[in-house]
Amino acid sequence: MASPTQTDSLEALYGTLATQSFDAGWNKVTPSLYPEPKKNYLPAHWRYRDGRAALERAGHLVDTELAERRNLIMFNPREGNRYSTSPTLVAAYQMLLPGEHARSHRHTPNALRLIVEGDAGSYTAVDGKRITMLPGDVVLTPSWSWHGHGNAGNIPAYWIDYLDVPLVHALEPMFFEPHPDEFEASAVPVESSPFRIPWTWTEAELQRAKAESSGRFGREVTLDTPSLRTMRLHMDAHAAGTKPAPHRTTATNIYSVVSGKGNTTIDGTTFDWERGDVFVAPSWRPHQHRIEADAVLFRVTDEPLMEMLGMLREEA
Ligand code: GTQ
Ligand code: FE2
Repeated sequence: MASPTQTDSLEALYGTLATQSFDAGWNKVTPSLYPEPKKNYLPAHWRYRDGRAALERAGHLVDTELAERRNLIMFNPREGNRYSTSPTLVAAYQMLLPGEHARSHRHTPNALRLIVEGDAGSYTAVDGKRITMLPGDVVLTPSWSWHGHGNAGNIPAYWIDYLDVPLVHALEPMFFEPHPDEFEASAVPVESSPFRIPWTWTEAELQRAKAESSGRFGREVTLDTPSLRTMRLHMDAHAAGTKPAPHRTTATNIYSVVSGKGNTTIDGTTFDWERGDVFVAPSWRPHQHRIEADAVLFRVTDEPLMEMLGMLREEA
């Protein structure tokens, strides 16, 4: 062992380190490594009734000609956070009135949406193709694809956005570009698209599906989304009166209620939910549903990301 000089001291050493962007790893009050996840993100729930009412008010107050998007961010109520829903993902409600547009742009974050209300006049233009958005449809706008929204229908369109913006913020490769034509007016309507999973398809698949073997997800359909590298999407049909097996995973699970009624206990907190609601079970938060009326839950996860890292763990 090196012998300290007569005049040196730990205090003096720490003084030097502080000016050199070094910190003594041996002296950390809070360890950087610990045996189990700290679980900073909280279980949380957002009511569609509240989000819808707020967006209706915003419809009179916020002009989509000025705002990039008329959206309501569902931020996780953890200390100091006003944006992300989980460490990797953010969810938001968005609304367009009949006759309105949300101009086209592209960004490195991946995005998708689940349609809650609207008629066949509402659409997303993705890379020059117009995709119809009907309730229950899922519309993908993968990283760097051009996308804008329009409502040429007769009723307001409401949907839920999911983006991996918090991941991109953490890693920093954020790029954003407005579309040169603003509204991509030349976009042509298409019947089918790899970026649209119509509810008619999902519903038929769910009817065919058998109960998934873990007992957690009811009759489950995993959506075919090879264009999304960070997220995996599932539709889970649960029968009234059932109590699916509890679930704990290192992945984020954002649940959105396509139909039905029930409640979910997430790490000790119980949330009553109904159609259009969103709730989040962040990493390593055990959670269990109780299904009151036949329900379909849309489950957005960051499983591919956790798998790629070799860190997807699920409780056996
Ligand atoms: O629809 O393009 O909620 O770019 C947040 C950012 C929606 C969108 C959001 C976005 C969008
Ligand atoms: Fe966008």
